[in-house]
Amino acid sequence: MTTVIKNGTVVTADLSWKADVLVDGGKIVEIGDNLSGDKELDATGCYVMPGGIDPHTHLEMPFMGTYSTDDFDSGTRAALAGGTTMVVDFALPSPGQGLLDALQMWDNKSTRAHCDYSFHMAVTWWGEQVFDEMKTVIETRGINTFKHFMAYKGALMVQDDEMFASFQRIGELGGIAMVHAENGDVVADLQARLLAEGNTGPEAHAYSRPPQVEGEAANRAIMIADMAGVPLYIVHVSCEEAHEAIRRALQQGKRVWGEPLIQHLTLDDSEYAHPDWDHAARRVMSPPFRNAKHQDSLWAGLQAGSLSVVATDHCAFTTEQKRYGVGDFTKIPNGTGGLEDRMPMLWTHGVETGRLTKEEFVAVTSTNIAKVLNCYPRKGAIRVGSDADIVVWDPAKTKTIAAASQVSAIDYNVFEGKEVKGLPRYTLTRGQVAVTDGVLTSEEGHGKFVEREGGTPTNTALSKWKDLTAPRPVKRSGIPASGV
Ligand code: DUC
Ligand code: ZN
Ligand code: ZN
Ligand code: ZN
Repeated sequence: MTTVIKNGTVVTADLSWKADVLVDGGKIVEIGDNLSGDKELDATGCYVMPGGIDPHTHLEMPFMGTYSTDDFDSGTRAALAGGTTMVVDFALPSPGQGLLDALQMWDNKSTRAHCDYSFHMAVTWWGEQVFDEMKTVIETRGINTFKHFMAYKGALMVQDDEMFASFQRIGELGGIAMVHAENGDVVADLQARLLAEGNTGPEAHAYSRPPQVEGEAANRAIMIADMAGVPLYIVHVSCEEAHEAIRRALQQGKRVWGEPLIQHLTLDDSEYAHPDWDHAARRVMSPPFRNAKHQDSLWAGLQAGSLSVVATDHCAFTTEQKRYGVGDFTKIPNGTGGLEDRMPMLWTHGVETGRLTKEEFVAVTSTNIAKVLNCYPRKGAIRVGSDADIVVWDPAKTKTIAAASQVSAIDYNVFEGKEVKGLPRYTLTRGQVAVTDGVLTSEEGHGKFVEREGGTPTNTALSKWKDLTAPRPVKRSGIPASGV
């Protein structure tokens, strides 16, 4: 059965034009005028865009003594409701656990997905097993992105020597290193100091993670990546200090990508000053929300191209879970939701305000990340032969974001009360209509793992230090000729 999307304007990362789009067997088979199909979707007044790709989610993740509440079922339904048709989750080995073992756990959980998905692999410890299994992960599953936590001391954090060893291995295998950039030692020290001073509330979370801890770690990761000869992707860039490090690296010819989150772009640190404990705790995530100066920097980065992808880090905990941290802010599970709201919030605050063109919107919500992940143009494109992951976007449709009407399984929404203009009329996942005007008809298990090409075409020309192992011009040994 064929489906035709009629009378819309196709919007890609570089071009917009009026055309119908014909879908068959889950793929785009024709783009042109006056097309017909068995089933017709009316896109009059709408933009026909590649479905969003959220490159950063944590669905049903074991973390801080609990599990994030949105799983591959509710999480991918929330994604589709908001026009996102692919998510990339982090397979997270516990320290000492093998990569393949962790991957198996994520394979088991993800069978419930309603939209397509892929994984990044987290490196939470270093040893021969990790070294060996990295190759298998790339070669058998096409997972070429490996994330390192520079924070969460005593849990997920890796040391610099581990990171350097891991980065070199990833470089050798043609992959991409990723980091959560925060100096975990400094955070741990600040946390202890704040608690000792009686600062136990959620606002202290933000005090314990100032922009400097992020800027320092981003700079360090960039330098270590440079010495290891590996491209680097920095997740949830929230501040000017980290952004500045990325800009400098890019101008030096280093291959670095920066990923801001929709939360950091649109919510600021005044949220932590709210008199209600629950309100503030629900917004505890790492890095924390920042002030307007940092937000302006992130928006400027999207416009300038020094930041290339907007994600969510969707890691949703209920109010009850957040209350594990009553009396000790360091025990509040870190994370916020956003999967359902990323596209409408970015459209409203980016395109509607004139900060981004609609083509730039497509680039930062879909196309750019598909390229980084090596799954473009299968994903992230409206092209003949691409997967029919499509959002028919109605720029006139409005709503007020409310937990009461959300798909996510948690009991609040950090964007509660925000008006958005621009929402999906239809969301298609590999040709299947999953959303029609806010009504979900998606199917559990429809989502499939997206294998990616191992290696990356961009893994070249980055490092002045490529010859770290080359012969040195001078090798002196022994003692001075004149004696000691
Ligand atoms: N930050 C969060 O807020 N939650 C999940 C992990 C992370 O790095
Ligand atoms: Zn993180
Ligand atoms: Zn994360
Ligand atoms: Zn379901």
